[in-house]
Amino acid sequence: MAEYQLYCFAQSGNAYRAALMLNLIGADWEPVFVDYFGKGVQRSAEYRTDINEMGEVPVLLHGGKKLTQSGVILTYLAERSKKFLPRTDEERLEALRWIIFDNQKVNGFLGPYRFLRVLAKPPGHPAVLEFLKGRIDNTLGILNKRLAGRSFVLGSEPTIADLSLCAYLYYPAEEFGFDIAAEHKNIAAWLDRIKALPGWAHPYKLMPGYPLPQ
Ligand SMILES: N[C@@H](CCC(=O)N[C@@H](CS)C(=O)NCC(=O)O)C(=O)O
Repeated sequence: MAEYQLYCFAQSGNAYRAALMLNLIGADWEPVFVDYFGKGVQRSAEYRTDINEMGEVPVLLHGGKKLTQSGVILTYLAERSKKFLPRTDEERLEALRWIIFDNQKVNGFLGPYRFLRVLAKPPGHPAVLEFLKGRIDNTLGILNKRLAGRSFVLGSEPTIADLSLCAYLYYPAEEFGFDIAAEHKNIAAWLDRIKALPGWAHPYKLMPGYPLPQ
C-alpha cells in the first residue's frame, strides 16, 4: 500500500489540487476512486460516517490521519515536504488569503459552472449559468491582474496558493465553453510555468474515472 491514499475522481478540480501536489513533491501515493457520477457514493450515509462528514472529495489518508478540504491537505503536505511552502508569516497569511478567495470565488464558481454546463443531468438553468459566468469573468480578471509582473501568485516561487488556484484551469476549454488561457494572457503564462514543474500531469491522467461511461 502506498504511503498516501487520495479519495478523488478525474473530473474534480478540487481533488486535482491535492493529486498535483502529491505528484509534484514526489510522494508515494495512490488514488482511491470515488464513483461520484455513477453510484454517487459521496452522498451515502457510509461515506459521510466513515470517510468525510462533509460528503466531499478530496480526502487524504496518511498513516492514522484523515484530512479533508484541499487547502488543509495542501498545507499539511507543504509542511511535511517543505515544498511549495510559503516561507514567512506574512507569506503564510498571503497564501491563505488567496486559497480562501480561490475556494470561494475562483474555482468555487468555475467548478459548479462546468458541472452545470456539461456534467449535470439535466444541465443547469441558463440564468444560473449566466450569473456564475459573470462572477467567473470578474474573479479570473482579478487573478490575471495579480499575475501581471509576477511569475507566481506570491512572487518568484510557486507555493500552495498556485496549486490551489490552478484547480480547474487545465480542463479542456470546450467544457467551459470559453478559453480561459486565450482570454487571460497572464493566467496562460502562469499555467505554462506550473505545467513545466517536474511531476506535473493533467487531471485526466492523474486521477481515475476519465472518460465517463456513456
Ligand atoms: N472546498 C472544498 C471543496 C470540495 C468539493 O466541493 N468537492 C466536490 C467534488 S469536485 C464534492 O465532493 N462535492 C460534493 C457535494 O458538494 O455534495 C475543497 O477544496 O476540498
